[in-house]
Order: sequence, then structure tokens, then C-alpha cells
Amino acid sequence: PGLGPKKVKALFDELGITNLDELKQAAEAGKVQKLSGLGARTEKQILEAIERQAGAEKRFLRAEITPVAEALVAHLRAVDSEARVTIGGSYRRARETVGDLDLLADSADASPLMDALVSYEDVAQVLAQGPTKTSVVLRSGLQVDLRVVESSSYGAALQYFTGSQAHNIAVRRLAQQKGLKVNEYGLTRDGERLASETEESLYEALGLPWIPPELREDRGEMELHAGAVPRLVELSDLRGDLHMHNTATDGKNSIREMADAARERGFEYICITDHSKRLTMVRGLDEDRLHRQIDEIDEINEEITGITILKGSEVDILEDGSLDLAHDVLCRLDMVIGSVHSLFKLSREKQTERVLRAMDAPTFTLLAHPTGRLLLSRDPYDIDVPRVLEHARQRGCFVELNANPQRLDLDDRYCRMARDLGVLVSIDSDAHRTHDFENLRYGVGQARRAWFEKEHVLNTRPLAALRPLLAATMGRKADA
Ligand code: DGT
Ligand code: CA
Ligand code: CA
Ligand code: ZN
Repeated sequence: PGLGPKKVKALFDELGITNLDELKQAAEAGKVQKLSGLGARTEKQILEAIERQAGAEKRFLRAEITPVAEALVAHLRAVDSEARVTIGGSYRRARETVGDLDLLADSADASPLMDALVSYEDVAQVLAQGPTKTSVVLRSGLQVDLRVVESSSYGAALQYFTGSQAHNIAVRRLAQQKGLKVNEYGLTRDGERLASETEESLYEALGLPWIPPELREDRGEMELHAGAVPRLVELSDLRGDLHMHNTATDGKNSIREMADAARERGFEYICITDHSKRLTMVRGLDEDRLHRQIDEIDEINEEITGITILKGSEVDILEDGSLDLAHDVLCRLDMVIGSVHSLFKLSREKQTERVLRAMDAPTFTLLAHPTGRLLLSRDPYDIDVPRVLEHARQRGCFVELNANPQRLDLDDRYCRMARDLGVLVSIDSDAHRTHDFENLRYGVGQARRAWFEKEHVLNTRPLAALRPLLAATMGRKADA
């Protein structure tokens, strides 16, 4: 901002600057202020603007800031035990990444809460402190805004600061159609307050049921009638986990340790799915080792109680769409996961054909992390997901919502598409250690954003109902 064509020309002609990085370096070296017509003030403004942009673009994985956010809320609650403290914004909507944290509290006296925030040990910088809003930056670079409102407008403020902006715009449009006005203080008609204390009252006054935060994206939630709001899937609905590793390849815990930890979480089953031989770096299993692992799991199942270990494999999908392991060993498994771990740069056509062909293998059960994205670091590979989902429907196999917080793949939009097609989605931890079962909560958050109810998720099925579904993908009837 503030750089007109003349200044831009001077920067280009005299310093050869063509991008932001070069501009930043030149400004930091004091070269910009020496140009005619620019000066020290402009240089300072340039540096500030670059810093703002860098800050504005930085986002955080939800999983990475969850412990931070929870600790901060606990800290504020300890200061004012009467106050309600809620995290709004994208965090409350369970978005996979979060730009900043929007905290909301109600209290007659805001200052103890504001003081507690600015003096919090993790705060690196105080941007603003006031009676209604305080903003700080934590050491990680995460910005936190705290707003304190009166109890009487808590619901309206929570609704407003939960967003999303698109949802709020739709809410405002609906209010206007009804001759009402809505803002963070409440819903009014001709200046008279109709609703503000709770979110429920606000939505009700608009003729809407309470809308779960995960749905507030202007993706159809404004058309929901009372009674039609989905009963969104919950973490406690999961009966098992179908994708995990162990010490045989790149996992850190043994099969037995994984089973014990899963049983402690109340799971009825897990499926062991180690990598296949093409992944030499992680000592992927070849046919011989997989045969032996199958025997080993049979033995462990004889010994343990309270949980069933299913036998699986995460088989690499090779370039031509064939699977990395021979048919006869795959036939001994309860399920086969297919994964793309190589050749991310194939053309859209080739990548799509590759995956469709893999799904046609007679033993194919579940497509893992279908787009290969790594949040904040790697884009998805180019693949026609709607075609893949339609193929899954025809083939009668399943797709994964990989709950590793860096993946969350399929994403919420594609999950919604799978749901609408009737393709069941498996929410899996892809655990490499027992602690990774924690991933599942982030997967469930993403699933809720896709309007998933329990029935849309494969691994909410009890084992007895799961077995025939898995068996059918492998062309056989369930074992008795
Ligand atoms: P983020 O932080 O980028 O992950 O996403 P949000 O959704 O948390 O966005 P943020 O922090 O800018 O604002 C929090 C909520 O406050 C947002 O979801 C809706 C509401 N809000 C903020 N600014 C505006 C605005 O200018 N217009 C409207 N309608 N709503 C706003
Ligand atoms: Ca935010
Ligand atoms: Ca914010
Ligand atoms: Zn895996």
C-alpha cells in the first residue's frame, strides 16, 4: 500500500526489485530511503506492510493450537469463575487451519480478564488493550482477540464472532427480509431487542433451528428446518479404527500395544495396515512378511480379549494402478487399503485412471488419503475426486477421511460429496504410535463440517455389521 507507479518504477529501475523478498531485503538494508522521492518514512511503511502481510497469511493447524487454546481458556476461567469463556471463529467451526483465536467472555467487570490475558506467560506482544477488546500475539505468532460482553448479549456476540463471515452475511440477509436488524449486540426490530442472550433465541427469532457451528459456512444450513438438523457424528460414535502402523514398518508401538491402547479407548476393533514392499524406506512388508504377520495376528487374537484385531494392509498403488502385493496374500486379509505414495505429478487424467484401476482390483476395500494433501505444506495431487467417488459408489468400496491433522484428507467438501453419493467414509487415525489415536478427534471435526451423521461413517458400525461390509468389497461373504 502507498506505492504508486513512480515509486515502483524507481524500485525496479534503480534497485532491480521484482518481488516482495527483494523489496524487504533492500528496505532492511536501508537502500530504499536513498532513492529520490522515497525517504525513510516510506521505507518504514514498506517494512510494516510486508510484516502485516506475512502475519495475515500465516495459519496454524488446528491440532497444533488446540492445547494452547484450551490452556488459555482454563487460565481465563480461573481468573473469573463466573464468566463463560468460549472460543469462537474458525476454531469453533472446527476448520482444519485457524488464522487467529477469537475468545469471547461475559462478565460485568472486564478488566480482570483483560489483565489476565496480557500478563499470560505465553504472550509475546500486546497489540491493544481496552475495556471491550484486547488483542495479543503469542510466542508462536498466533494472534488472540478477547472480547468481553455483557451476559445479556452473549449469545448474539457468540453467534457473530463464530462466523463464518459467509454464514453471517446470509443471516443478515434473512433478517433484513423479515424487517429485522442483526449485529453482535442482538436482533432488533425498530430498535427493540428481540433476542440476544442465547444463540438459540437468536436463530429462533429468525425462524431457524440452532445451527451447529461446523455447518455455519453458507452451504445450505440456512434452509434447515427444525427437526432436519443433522445429528452430527461424535468421537464416541467410533467403534474402531481401520488404519494404523506398528513396529513392523514405521510405527513406534507393537501390534499388542496398539490393541491395548485401542481397547482402553473403548474400541471394539482395530485393523493393522502396514505399508507394502515398495516403500523400502520404511521397510514395507513383502508377501512373505505379510503372510507371517497374518499368522501372528491370528495368534494374538487367540490370546487377547475385549478387542478384535483385523488383518489389513496399506498397499501402494503403483504407477499403472496395480497393487504392490500379490493377489493371494491380499485374499487372506479382512480388508485392503490402497494408497498413492509416489508420482504425485502425474497428469490429472493419468492420476485418476491409476486410482480407478486400483479400485477395480478384486480385493480393494478403502482408498486412503485420496488427494495426498499436507496442510500448509503440500497441495493435493491433481485428481478428479468426483469421478473417484462415483467409481467408489459403483464399485461398492469406501474412502477414507484420514484424521492425521496434517492431512484431513478427504476434506470436508469432498466428504460431503461422498455422503451425498452414499459412499461410506472411514475416519482413521493412520496412527504410527498409540498417542496418535488422538488424531481421531480432528477427523471427527472435519466429518462434522461435512454434515456427517453416524450412519455416514464406516467405522461407527459394530464389528458384526462391519465384517460383511468389508467382506463384500473383497468379493466374499463374511466369515461366520
Ligand atoms: P480465521 O481466523 O481466518 O481462521 O477465520 P475466522 O472465521 O475465525 O475469521 P475472523 O477471525 O476474521 O473473524 C471471526 C468471526 O467474526 C468471523 O467468522 C465472522 C465475524 N466477523 C469478523 N469480521 C467480520 C466482518 O467484517 N463482517 C462479518 N459479517 N463478520 C465478521
Ligand atoms: Ca479467527
Ligand atoms: Ca479474529
Ligand atoms: Zn498409513
